[in-house]
Amino acid sequence: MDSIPPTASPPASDSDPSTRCGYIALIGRPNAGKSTLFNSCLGQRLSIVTPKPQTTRGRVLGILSRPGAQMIFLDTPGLLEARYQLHRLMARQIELAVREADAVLLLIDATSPYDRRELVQSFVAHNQKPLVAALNKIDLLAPLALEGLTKALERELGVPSFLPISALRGDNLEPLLDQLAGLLPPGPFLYPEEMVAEQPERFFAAEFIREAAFNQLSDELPYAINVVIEEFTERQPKTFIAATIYVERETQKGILIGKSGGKLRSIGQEARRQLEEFLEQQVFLELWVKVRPDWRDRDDDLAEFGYS
Ligand SMILES: Nc1nc2c(ncn2[C@@H]2O[C@H](COP(=O)(O)OP(=O)(O)OP(=O)(O)O)[C@@H](O)[C@H]2O)c(=O)[nH]1
Ligand SMILES: [Mg+2]
Repeated sequence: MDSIPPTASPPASDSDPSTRCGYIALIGRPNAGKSTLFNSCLGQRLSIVTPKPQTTRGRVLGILSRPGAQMIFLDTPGLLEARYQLHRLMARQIELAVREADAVLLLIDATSPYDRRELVQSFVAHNQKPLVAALNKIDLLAPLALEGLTKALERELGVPSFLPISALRGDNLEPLLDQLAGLLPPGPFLYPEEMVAEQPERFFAAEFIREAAFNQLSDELPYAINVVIEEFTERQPKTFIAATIYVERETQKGILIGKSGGKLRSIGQEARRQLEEFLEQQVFLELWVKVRPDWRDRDDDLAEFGYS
């Protein structure tokens, strides 16, 4: 990772009236590609991405400083119907991000454009912030289908235009960033130019472990997982990280650990590789598994785990 100063630093400049600076909330249904786009815009893997929906559970902040504009992106969980208290808290994170935002980037997945149709329609109808709409994953769409689809979506959502993009390939990211920067208010940069993230390394460590678990587990189990970092100590030659993975049932614990501990070992290996790349340092990762029955619906557990 390029830079996470240990503490938030004071504003880099407070005198240049020619710059723009503000917050941009990324909004869309689960799996639309919000976190992929967030990472592509920042040029760094900061927010976890998996093929499964509901990967992102909270707000992730990423800062992009370009000549003349500082864009502070807020990645958010996907718009979805709440089945658990956890989902209600995820929806709250979306609300808070939009409230904080100077502009909203609505992302629609071209491969399933009408998923969560009512939620997306209702979001657009109630939105009061300047909005840019983008149609993502156009690399998977037949070129002929694109025009009809963007027109239909523009009509249906009452959005003046959709910018076709591919967050994965990087198509049309520059025009997208230019549009977004133009919506931000004039003002000095809020963060030093070299700063990319402000959340602590422990947060990202927990996220990369959850990402590996998401990638290697199936069905409901990835959703029943929460990761808590118990220790994060920078040591030579390896940073020591100990984490507990919580599940909701004894049976889930068995599946997560796997035969002779094989599954947990494999998740640990994937997470360690990602962490070493992220921290640019060797990591010793110790994983524990514990059961916390129904934590997704229990306010005290959710608060303890930092969802609030
Ligand atoms: N082909 C293709 N795949 C993409 C593109 N953008 C994202 N994806 C894939 O879509 C899947 C979901 O991507 P995410 O970035 O995790 O989606 P998200 O909107 O953050 O999902 P949640 O966090 O669950 O709300 C991953 O497998 C990505 O690789 C794209 O432009 N093209
Ligand atoms: Mg995401």
